[in-house]
Amino acid sequence: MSQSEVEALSTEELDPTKQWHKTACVLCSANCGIEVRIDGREITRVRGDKDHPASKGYTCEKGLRVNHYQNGRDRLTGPLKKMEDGTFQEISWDQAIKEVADRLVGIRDTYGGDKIMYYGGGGQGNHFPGAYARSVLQTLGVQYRSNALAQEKTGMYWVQGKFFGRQDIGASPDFHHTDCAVFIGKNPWHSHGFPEARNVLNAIKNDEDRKIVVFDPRVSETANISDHHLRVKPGTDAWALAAVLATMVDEGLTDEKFLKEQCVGWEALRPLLEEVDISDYARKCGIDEEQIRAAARTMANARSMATEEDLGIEMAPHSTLNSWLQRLLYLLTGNFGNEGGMNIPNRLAPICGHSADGATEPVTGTPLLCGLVACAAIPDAIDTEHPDRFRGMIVESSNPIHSLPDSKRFREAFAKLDCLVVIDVAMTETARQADYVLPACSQYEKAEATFFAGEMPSNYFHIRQPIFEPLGDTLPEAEIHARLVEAMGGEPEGVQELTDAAEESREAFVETFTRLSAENPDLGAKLPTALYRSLGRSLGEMGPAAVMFGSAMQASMRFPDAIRAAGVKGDGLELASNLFDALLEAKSGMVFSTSEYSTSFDRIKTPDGKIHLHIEELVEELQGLASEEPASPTDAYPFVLTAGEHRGSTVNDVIRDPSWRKKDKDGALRINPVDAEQIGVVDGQRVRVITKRGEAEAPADITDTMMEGQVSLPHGFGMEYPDETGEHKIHGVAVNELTDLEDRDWLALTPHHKHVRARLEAVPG
Ligand SMILES: Nc1nc2c(c(=O)[nH]1)N[C@H]1C(S)=C(S)[C@@H](COP(=O)(O)OP(=O)(O)OC[C@H]3O[C@@H](n4cnc5c(=O)[nH]c(N)nc54)[C@H](O)[C@@H]3O)O[C@H]1N2
Ligand SMILES: Nc1nc2c(c(=O)[nH]1)N[C@H]1C(S)=C(S)[C@@H](COP(=O)(O)OP(=O)(O)OC[C@H]3O[C@@H](n4cnc5c(=O)[nH]c(N)nc54)[C@H](O)[C@@H]3O)O[C@H]1N2
Ligand code: SF4
Ligand SMILES: [Mo]
Repeated sequence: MSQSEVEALSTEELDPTKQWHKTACVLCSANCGIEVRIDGREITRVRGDKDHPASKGYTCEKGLRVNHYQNGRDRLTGPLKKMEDGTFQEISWDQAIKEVADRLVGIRDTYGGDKIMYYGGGGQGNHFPGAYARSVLQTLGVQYRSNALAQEKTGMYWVQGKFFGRQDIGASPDFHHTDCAVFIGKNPWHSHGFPEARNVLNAIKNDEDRKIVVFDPRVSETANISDHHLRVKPGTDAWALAAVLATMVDEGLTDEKFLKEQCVGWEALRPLLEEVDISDYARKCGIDEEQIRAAARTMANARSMATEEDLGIEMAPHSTLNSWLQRLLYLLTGNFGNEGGMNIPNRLAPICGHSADGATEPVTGTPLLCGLVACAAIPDAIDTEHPDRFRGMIVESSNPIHSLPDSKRFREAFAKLDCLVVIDVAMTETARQADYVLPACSQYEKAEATFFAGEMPSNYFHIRQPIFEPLGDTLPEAEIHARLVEAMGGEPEGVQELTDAAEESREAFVETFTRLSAENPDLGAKLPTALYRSLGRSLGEMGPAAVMFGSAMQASMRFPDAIRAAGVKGDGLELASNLFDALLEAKSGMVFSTSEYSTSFDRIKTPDGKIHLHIEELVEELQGLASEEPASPTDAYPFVLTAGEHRGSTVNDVIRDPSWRKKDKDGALRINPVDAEQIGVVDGQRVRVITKRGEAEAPADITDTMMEGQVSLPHGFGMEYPDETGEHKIHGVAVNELTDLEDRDWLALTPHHKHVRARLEAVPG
């Protein structure tokens, strides 16, 4: 290398625009580690981070588009207040914090803090906001919260709560090592949900000893590479799953030793499966009986089997029952606590809470699951004469008016709130309806992390470093919540003492922290902001990571051996402190826990330590399948619409700028050729979709991957976005203008978005 080349290299190294900054993609729950190059405030290049412990350099094509999130034209730059005439005025942070605090405290003092609801708390890549909000909720006495999990996953977590004793622990699939990967209503080729998804799928596909089983009416990208594609009729998975389980019983494929030693309830459950008329259930779900039996044998005979369900069965008829049956597949075959099976990982923070049996939201009387109010109950809990109705709401990092069923109903209900506060990075549909909009800085402008990771035998955590200065007047949520707590007069005693100690040394901080939190329960209750204000100050731009100190403390008490096995040294508080420092330093993320698969059994929380298979509440519904016929199309609504497919062209509501898409720019309606011909539409021609709640138009994408009678529209379209001239335009169909709040699971209230009855009309021209 010549001298000039060496010089060129070192100037490159020093130039921030030429450096690679480590962070993560925030567009889906996989949160792949990435490295980015920047130019000014633009992210100009993106590549996978090979040092990331989970993604190891993997990204999908969407990861390259994160700049459209970072530099959206409708990003918020300062606090906004809604004026009498409905327009927004920019106000100072001091005014915003004071007025929001006064309004919410006013509701608390007049009606009670339990009349304020908190919604959201994090999206696909950011879970610190929900953690910091806890301090505000404590100050206000807020009792009820909800988020997107309560429109998809709470039924599944409730089932796991029955199995394992608590709803906040769940078993995750070990697809990396499995011999049989089973996907039910899930298309991981596009939706991911586990690290390096496409590499893992390809590895299984290319190994003749390993199998992929998919339940999906559509020939999804995952179904296309599967060994068994069970092409169920939409909404009939309960019959298909019951038939598979019944086959396992019928053909003696169950793991009786596992069921006897590790589970209770098999004696009660077994007869329910013996009753199943397999050939009749096969008819009802539209699959050959022999295909069902073959899939059951593949699953049961595999050395290991791991399975995941997703929206295709959660947002469909028999939602919670589906989750029970799906999760029985791995238990009947003894695939728990084993390599390639299902395991309960150690986590630094749970992704949801736990509700006791019988807990309800008081206005609607609907069940609370995982500590959350069901999303579909929210409008009725606000827009009612009931004295306990919700009057105030904080929405953070979520866009419920667009993402929850029946947007019209949500708009009406939210209009009845005395005060709606939205904390977001962008001007969303929900923010437009708010009284106050508080601008957060983006996930590339602050320390952030996701709590989704749930891997075994090693689990990882990634605290990302900020890459940019906050845009305009935006703040991290940690700061917003701390200011709100202070303005509400809720700051716990001892924060100053903690701050002084943190400045002195870590040892002094740990000593003071232990002493004060034992003396003062209020400090524990508002721990997140107390940590941020004290320890956070000594961390500089990593301040918002301070909340993880609390998690590190808890983890070091719960699973010290697993932390040490991951390479962190020490004992007690020293181990906690070392873990915290290691997390801060690991720019690509780190493995924080390593433990044997068999330790999954130790994490079961039932009193007897066994897995409880038999779920009384779902027995009647299971038995009812025998006499029930799947709902059939009507003349008025002959089609089943998948309202909200998660495609390569969708990233929830995280990117609002439609120009990020290279394909499927308009969000096509996928339709089978036979159906297209029948309604008289050609490829690309516009089709009107009519449901009982609304209508919309989209271009047709004619494809025989769709089953006859089923059509689909993508999720994450139909957001309002300004063009270069500032004119606001809506791009594609906002699917929740078409969905109905009333079509939902009886138990978890999960909406039937994958099963919306629709009529289609070709739009001339
Ligand atoms: N690219 C991309 N990835 C994402 C997201 C995104 O927006 N875009 N969002 C993330 C989020 S929040 C989530 S929850 C996941 C969701 O991820 P998925 O659940 O995988 O996504 P969907 O496309 O909604 O549904 C999956 C499959 O269900 C099928 N399906 C429809 N009806 C039925 C039925 O009756 N029975 C069965 N068995 N299947 C049916 C569909 O044909 C589809 O292939 O994706 C995550 N990843
Ligand atoms: N009909 C139908 N509806 C659906 C679905 C469907 O399949 N069909 N899918 C559903 C599913 S599974 C999900 S998970 C939900 C998701 O719906 P939401 O819960 O609304 O979540 P996201 O779409 O991820 O929106 C995230 C919000 O966070 C904001 N944001 C991004 N970064 C930050 C940040 O750093 N701080 C703050 N404060 N805000 C930030 C974004 O601007 C955006 O407004 O949608 C659901 N809606
Ligand atoms: S969209 Fe998901 S899978 Fe793709 S790069 Fe981003 S985090 Fe990874
Ligand atoms: Mo989701």
